[in-house]
Amino acid sequence: MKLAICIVQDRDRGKITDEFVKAGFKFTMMRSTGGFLQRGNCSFFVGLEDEEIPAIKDIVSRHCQAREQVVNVAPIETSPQESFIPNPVKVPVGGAVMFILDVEQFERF
Ligand code: 2BA
Repeated sequence: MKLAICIVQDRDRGKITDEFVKAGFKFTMMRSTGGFLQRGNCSFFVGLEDEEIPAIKDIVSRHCQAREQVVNVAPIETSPQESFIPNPVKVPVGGAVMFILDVEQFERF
């Protein structure tokens, strides 16, 4: 058995939820925050049989779109006394990030 942890952008959350339900996956979703951009994303925890891994990869790769987000970066020399001149930088995000872990034990009580 495997545990897939999929981190998707908030905008893809609804589509992924629908597709996981349709595929018969059992999963938990948690609202999460990306450490770098500090924007909302969503982390899915999906317990799967080994043979279901291609199906989840297929769903996530088809329904999670890569996008660019613009972030304002303060110039390095900016000190608190100086006025902040935004320096917009485009950061690529996603489609999605997926970790697949081996599950040692799974119990249901
Ligand atoms: P964030 O940490 O907010 O990262 C958003 C995007 O910013 C990343 O997109 C990447 O393109 C860029 N980025 C992240 N850290 C960076 C850094 N130190 N320097 C320069 N650019 C950086 P993705 O790679 O598609 O990641 C989307 C989200 O997936 C991340 O949001 C984070 O929540 C999660 N994630 C990505 N890689 C991860 C990892 N190795 N471990 C845990 N979570 C991860």
